[in-house]
Amino acid sequence: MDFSLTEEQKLIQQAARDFAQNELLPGVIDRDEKQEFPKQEVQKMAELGFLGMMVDPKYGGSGLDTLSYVLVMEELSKVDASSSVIVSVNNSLVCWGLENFGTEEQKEKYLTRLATGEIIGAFCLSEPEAGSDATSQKTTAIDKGDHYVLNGTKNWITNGGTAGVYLVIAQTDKEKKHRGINALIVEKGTPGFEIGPKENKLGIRGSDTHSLIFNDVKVPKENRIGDDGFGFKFAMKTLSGGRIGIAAQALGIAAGAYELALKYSKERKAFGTEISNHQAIAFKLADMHTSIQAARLLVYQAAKDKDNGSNYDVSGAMAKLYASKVAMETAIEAVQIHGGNGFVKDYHVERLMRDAKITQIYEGTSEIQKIVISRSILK
Ligand code: COS
Repeated sequence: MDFSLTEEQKLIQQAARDFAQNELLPGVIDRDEKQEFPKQEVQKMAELGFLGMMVDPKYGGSGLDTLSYVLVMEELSKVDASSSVIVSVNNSLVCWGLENFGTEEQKEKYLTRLATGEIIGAFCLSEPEAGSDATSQKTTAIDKGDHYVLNGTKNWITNGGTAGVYLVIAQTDKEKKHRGINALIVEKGTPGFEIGPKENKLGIRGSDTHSLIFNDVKVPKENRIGDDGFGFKFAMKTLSGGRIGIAAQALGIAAGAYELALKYSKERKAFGTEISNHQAIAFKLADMHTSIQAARLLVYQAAKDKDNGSNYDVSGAMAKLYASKVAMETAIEAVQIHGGNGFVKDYHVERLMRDAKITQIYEGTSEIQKIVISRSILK
């Protein structure tokens, strides 16, 4: 296993690091507090090519590999996980799904605009009663010949209010269970499509999370992705890659919290010396550093698997399971090392701790990742 980075990958990593420090950091506390979407920052990320990183340049993308994408996700997430989730959803769920399974017409019409960041996309699978149990779709897409009629509600949709294009998973034929599910491209503003209220969240508060309501929404047949009944497979395949993005986000949150804690421990004095000189703190730093490096290797492995054309369902699940656990544990310890200051917003670690939690939940909970991993061991 060789994870040494190419010169190009190092440059991309540095560009993301500079962008995060110079552009994301200054307003991150304020956006978190006000639940403000990073509109200008997203525009700048689009200019840097971060919104269509793996998309073929002929559709306006940067044509990069998954490892480069993971490096960018890590650097952005060290500072602002609300911004990085926008990047992750747009890249690995929406753009990747369309590029790999969309028709040429769909790619020309939607992918180019998504990859260049002219619009952003949303991926709509979860429902009030179908999160982990994703085959239990209550949203229906009834076949009316040349179009579908969409009815139902989707929940916790990232980019829910700001997206221009929504990939919506819905049941067409209940008898066929998961083989009767379709994925449809729905444009914002289509009659009958309403955006519900914004969620007031524990973490990633700068990201824009909504429920979506579909009331007799007419969607042309040419907006279906893949063959009739491909929708569930589409969602699973797309989420397998999405999980690598979220694993990288978790890695970034952990690394960001660790870097802050390390710096603080060398500055803050207690009992006559910097707290890093106390073994209680030094050992915490040792544990954090070790588990972050282990998480990084799992994330890189999953990215490499995807780039090499190997199966990444399990390596992605392992990366997400482990990196999200490390994110949570590291962020809690970073708050502890900061003591009273850790509980105060100005020091950033309390936000990273709140942001870490969602990485154990979205794009498949940790329990779902364990289902994927254990099935692969036991089959
Ligand atoms: N790639 C391609 N196809 C896949 C797949 C994958 N990674 N995982 C499952 N499938 C296919 C299976 O092959 C099966 O199709 P066939 O019957 O045609 O062979 C179909 O999907 C159903 O699979 P399975 O029987 O394993 O379904 P389960 O109901 O047991 O669920 C899990 C499987 C739990 C893995 C799935 O429901 C899941 O990932 N749930 C979580 C969804 C999620 O991430 N929600 C968060 C929403 S996004 S924020």
